[in-house]
Amino acid sequence: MFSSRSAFCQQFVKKLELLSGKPFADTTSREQFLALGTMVREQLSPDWIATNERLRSEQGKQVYYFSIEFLLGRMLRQQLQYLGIEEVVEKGLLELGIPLSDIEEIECDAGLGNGGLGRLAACFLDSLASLQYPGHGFGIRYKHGLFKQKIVDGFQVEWPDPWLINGNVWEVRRSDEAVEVHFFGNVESSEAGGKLQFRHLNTEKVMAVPYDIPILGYQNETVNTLRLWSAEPSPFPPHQDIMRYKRDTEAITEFLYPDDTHDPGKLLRLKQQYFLVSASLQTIVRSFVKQKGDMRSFHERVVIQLNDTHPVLAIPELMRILLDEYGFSWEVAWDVTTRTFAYTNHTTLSEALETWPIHLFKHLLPRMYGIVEEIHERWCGQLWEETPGDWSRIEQLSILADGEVRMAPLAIVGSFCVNGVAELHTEILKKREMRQFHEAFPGKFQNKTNGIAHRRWLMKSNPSLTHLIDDAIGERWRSEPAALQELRKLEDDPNLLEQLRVVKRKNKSLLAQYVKEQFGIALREDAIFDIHIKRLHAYKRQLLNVLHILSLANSIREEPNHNWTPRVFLFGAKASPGYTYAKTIIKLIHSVADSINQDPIVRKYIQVVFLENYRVSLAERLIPAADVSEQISTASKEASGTGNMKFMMNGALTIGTLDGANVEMHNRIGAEHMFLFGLNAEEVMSYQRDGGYVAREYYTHDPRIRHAVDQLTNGFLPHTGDLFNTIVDSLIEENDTFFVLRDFASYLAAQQTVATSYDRMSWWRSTLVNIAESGHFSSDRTIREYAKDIWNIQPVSHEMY
Ligand code: 26V
Repeated sequence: MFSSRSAFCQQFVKKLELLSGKPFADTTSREQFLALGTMVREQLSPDWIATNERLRSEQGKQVYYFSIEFLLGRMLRQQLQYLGIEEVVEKGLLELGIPLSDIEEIECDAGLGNGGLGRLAACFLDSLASLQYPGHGFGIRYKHGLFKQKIVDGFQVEWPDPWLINGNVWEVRRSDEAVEVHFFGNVESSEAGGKLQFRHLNTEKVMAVPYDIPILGYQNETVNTLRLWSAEPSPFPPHQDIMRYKRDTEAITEFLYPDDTHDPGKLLRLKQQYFLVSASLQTIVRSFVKQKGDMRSFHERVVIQLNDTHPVLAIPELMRILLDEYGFSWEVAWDVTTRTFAYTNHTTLSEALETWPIHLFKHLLPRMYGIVEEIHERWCGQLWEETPGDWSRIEQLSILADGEVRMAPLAIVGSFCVNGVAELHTEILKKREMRQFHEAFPGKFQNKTNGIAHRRWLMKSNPSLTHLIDDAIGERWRSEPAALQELRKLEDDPNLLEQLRVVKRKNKSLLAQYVKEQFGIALREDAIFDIHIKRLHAYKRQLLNVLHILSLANSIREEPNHNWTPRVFLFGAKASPGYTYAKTIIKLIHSVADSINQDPIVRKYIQVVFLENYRVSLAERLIPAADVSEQISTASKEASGTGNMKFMMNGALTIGTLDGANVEMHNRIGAEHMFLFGLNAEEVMSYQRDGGYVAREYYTHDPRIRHAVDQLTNGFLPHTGDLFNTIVDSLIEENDTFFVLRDFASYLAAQQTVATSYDRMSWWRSTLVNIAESGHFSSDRTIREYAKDIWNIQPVSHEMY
């Protein structure tokens, strides 16, 4: 480590001048970032080497997390903290006249994910390393991450995200470990010694080149690895049309797909999936065999967690390796394979369940198709023996159906464990969405409630609160987040509650300063900061929030002299480029914001702001400043949510439905410390089963609803014409699939309670209770549960070395 501030300064200036070829005084922030990043990498390298050595020599079981998304965000400050050099670096830089925060701003967010699923993968890597588990990630090095969002005239416009344009200091290209991945071609079978053998011929070969990113544990000398694959043309390209081959190859890792692109011709997405799993399995099998492992006991030393169905081709791919390369019998290969994989489900929404047209699948991956077909046939045979003649059961459980390959059934049949991501979600899987599977494999289903990396989402993003907690209960919670519960002893300490208030006020002020600088908008800092940030989806009900705002504005106009609690409503959300409804909601939020900002009476009390380009680094600024956390999905629809946990940990109070992990938050803190409203999951599901909900009746009978809904189309919102007709139609003509109007009155009442409770002593007590109970939602807890109940792996201890 740097022995002193001056030692750091000296080394930094030297490194900076060496790398930039300029005198210190002439260097730019970018050059400074690069120099500091390079120093950090050099600093962690010995631990990286040592961690890998340890894993090699111990030959214990390892877990590999396969995910098509890793939403890492920025890494500089986190690396400094984890290495324990933040203070020396920050102060040293300041002596040189450089604020660390300026350098931090240079780093691009690694936006290799859409939302919750990708961010969860990043939090899991953090916890794996911090708890010293032997666990590594495998993913794709997209040249462009999730699109950048610009707002033009209230509409979303997408721009590419060329995050690698200035290089990436954190990655190491490992050309020597490149592997080949094969597409297209044909499969030939031949018989030898009474055994069928398959050969995949005339394929198109693509090089998969790994880029390794070090994943640090928190001040524990552990450095795990995230391996991201990049597609490059093979040095021995096919003879025909080399230009086309090069283009097609590079296209594989060019872009991250924004979720829910309903493009039937999305061959590229399937290519990405196979590219990831084929390359990753080659690395794993290679290193296993190099360590003299016998492939028959592969599953004793390797466990692979499949993050959703996107990497599920790993199941037939491991079968292929064992059958075609190792000559295993089907039975032995299947035994090894199904003991290797575990699968996490992240949604019950049927639109999101992956299927591939057989003709496309077979063309791109002929050998995979042959294997999937055999898995399917054997599985159906087994079902037929269990319940002969029960065609409807077979139809429901089948892997191939209606000309498609169904990935979730393949995942369930081919793995030893299936988990949901919150208690309610897992129950819904077992009782409804996957009932038949649960009956076929009792014991295969487990719950693993999601969690968040408290080191990033509290220690890094909210330093003021972190120090306050340290002062109140010591630092043990940093490594044992459950110890945050010790705060509960201080529930009635008025001094601490006052300090919580001060900290929140300070964070709001910092956010206000940022919003002013970036967007030129002055936020009213004495108002309630009510924040709704997440992907834009109908089921997440940003529309419900907007209708409440319209209605509140109407009430203010009716009673302008009432003592209204001032509020700032902040939104951040990206809509998938092809999701018209979601894009219309973004425009609606802007139109409502304009109408309010132009109204001299209403704008005295409320402010509506849409912050463009929501992403990890913006979330880190918003969440510490939140008073109110909007978690208002239609009950039963949000598998877990993880933003809900981040807000809770930062002392925001939740206004929410009993959905996803909100249910478990409620179980821990009780109804008096959050603002619950709306139908519960049972009620929603029984309406869906039995009918009986008529949205129009709510529109007709509740004048507040009618007033607000009418304002979408009656000219109240300036210059919007019939833009919002589709939204009104979704509510009235299409009978409001997500129960917005059904929950409206209840939401309004909850919002009124928010306003009247704000800033009382009891508010800050609730804040304290939320923080105190949030330790359970650290991903450390989640990862320990996976390690014990699914992976059967132990932490690697350093003591022996
Ligand atoms: C995809 C699609 C595509 C079609 C349109 C509707 C739709 C809705 C959702 C999705 C995302 C599916 C996977 C996903 O990201 N799930 C999220 O996973 C998080 C981590 O487990 C969890 O907290 C969120 O509740 C869940 O939505």
